[in-house]
Amino acid sequence: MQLDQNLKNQISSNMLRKTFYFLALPILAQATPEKPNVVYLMSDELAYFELSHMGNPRIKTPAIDRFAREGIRFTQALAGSPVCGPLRCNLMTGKHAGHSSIRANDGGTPLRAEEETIASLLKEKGYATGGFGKWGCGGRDSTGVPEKHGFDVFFGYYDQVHAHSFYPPYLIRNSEEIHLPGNDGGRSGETYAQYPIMEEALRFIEKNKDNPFFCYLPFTPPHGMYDVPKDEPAWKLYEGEKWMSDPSVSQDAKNYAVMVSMIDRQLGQVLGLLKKLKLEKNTIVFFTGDNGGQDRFRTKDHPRGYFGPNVNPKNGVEFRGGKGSLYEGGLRIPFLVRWPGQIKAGQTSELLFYQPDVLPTLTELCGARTPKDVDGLSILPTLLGEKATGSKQQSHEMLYWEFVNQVAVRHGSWKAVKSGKKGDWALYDLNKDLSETNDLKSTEAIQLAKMQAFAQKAHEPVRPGTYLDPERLRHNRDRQAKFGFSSVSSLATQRAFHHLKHPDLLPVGQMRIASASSENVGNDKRARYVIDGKPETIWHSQFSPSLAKPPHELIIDLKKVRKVSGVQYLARQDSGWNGTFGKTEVFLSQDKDSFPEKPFSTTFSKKKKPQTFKFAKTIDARFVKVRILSEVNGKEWGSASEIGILLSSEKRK
Ligand SMILES: [Ca+2]
Ligand SMILES: [Ca+2]
Repeated sequence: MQLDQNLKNQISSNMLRKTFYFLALPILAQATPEKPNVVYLMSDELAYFELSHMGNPRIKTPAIDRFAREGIRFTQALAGSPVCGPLRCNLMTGKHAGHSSIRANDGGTPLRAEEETIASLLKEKGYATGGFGKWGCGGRDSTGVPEKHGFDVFFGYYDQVHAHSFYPPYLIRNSEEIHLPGNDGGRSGETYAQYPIMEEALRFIEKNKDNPFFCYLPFTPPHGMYDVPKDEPAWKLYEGEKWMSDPSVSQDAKNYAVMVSMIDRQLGQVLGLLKKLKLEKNTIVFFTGDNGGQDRFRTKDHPRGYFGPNVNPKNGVEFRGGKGSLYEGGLRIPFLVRWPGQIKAGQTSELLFYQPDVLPTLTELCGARTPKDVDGLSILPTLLGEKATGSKQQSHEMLYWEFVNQVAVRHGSWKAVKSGKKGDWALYDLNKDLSETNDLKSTEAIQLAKMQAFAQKAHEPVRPGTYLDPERLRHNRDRQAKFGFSSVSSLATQRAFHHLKHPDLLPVGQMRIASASSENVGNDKRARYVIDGKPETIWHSQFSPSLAKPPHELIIDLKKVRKVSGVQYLARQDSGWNGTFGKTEVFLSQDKDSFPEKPFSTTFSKKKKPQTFKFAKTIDARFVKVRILSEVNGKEWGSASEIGILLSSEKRK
């Protein structure tokens, strides 16, 4: 099957596949449909060993188990990144983490305007395209919204923080708010968001039964908060289970199991609808997790989490790490594909691949264009068989990951990991050491060097998209919606925020930022935002592409010498606490290059309200250096909504 390379390039891979198909198998009963429907269900956080057919002793997944028997199960399917936002970008764009536009997991970092996605490429071939669930590739009024990246409709959550609540006051459809009756954010309400999301997904399939469609289902459950209605039918599976009535098992853990079983039930609903509409043979269905498992609900008896997401229940072998790490625990995901008549039932494949490979697989399958700059490789020959596709399964020379200050490379069974804490590289042979405990870097230096060289080439500086509304009013409102509003009728975001408040505050506009030790440009958390008078804008020390470590410093120029008596600090006003100042020093000077050795010191608390720090005495100064030594939760970041300068009250009079 040798074809001239030029000719190969000229013929689309789909045509090529069909040519070989007819040459090789002229009398196969079922031809591969020209434009099959694609359903891609990705359950947020659902881990490799949290399924019954993988031996999990507690969680029940009858529909997923049957699905696995009827299709192909992959043992080495890996996430493109170990957390939600970045991996959704890897999946949608076919780019690995060294080339992708979203590498921070802040919830709202957007795709760039010109980026192509699975949806936009299938759209070119006449597919109806719908997404239902959690987008995570750009908040409202950014360049990353799904309706500008090929989706006819996207219904659910755009920002990941919004998605933390299953009872938000509203969901988003194509950037517009859809009110959910009886909800005010948090952990209870009248409308459980996953239900309308599911209903709209089913309606989309039904409405498009006569056209080819791509139905993307990035479902939020079982991601926290761990809430599920009391009358969810999946509870029935656990009637009579001892651990369910054991008061020492947390309610969240019980809810988690039911949330997984709810997703199982909903997979069953999707398959039932496809059967009813006679679309089974014309529809390929994927069922996957998103990132590796997190060791949730840990107890003394269950040190790797109550459900053991990263422990093989059959032999006790563990994946090291979990969600957020580049060890196998952060990357291994369930990955099942079913297509009656096209994918042979009951297969298990050890093919090594990751989420960037999904785009070229689907474009090849659907006869769509594959952009030249994707990092992924089609896995279609493995799914349908090399005979049916007429092409050999290609494999990656190496696979690449990066996340915050970790880097990893895979080369066959070799795995090189540069871990965050020490920053050293380690080398493991996963064939012999699946748990990544035996570092071979000293005996396999040449192998490691090859992989390090690959890593160096694979990394490009990140270029995220932008927000068209620099104030991000609607985006911030969505993040706030996790907690709800007393009224959803107006843009109420601002009222939920605290402001700096003190009679001695130097007015905004009479100072500027002289310098900052770092700022996180990728998600627009600039230093200048600490003196803009707007509580919704935040400065954050740099965490992507690399982590800036404390102490963090901001120097504020008061434009002339003034009598300074203190500072006021306003912590970030969104849902998080990341970077909230703990131990803090303030230095005062008339010369920005020379500060006194002795600062005024204080420790701020974990409060959303403004906090005032009055100095022991008033100082004549033009430059105020704020030095952040620690964060309230002991992490390495610094962040602030606002920093105010207090002048002497005598001076003011
Ligand atoms: Ca996730
Ligand atoms: Ca601000």
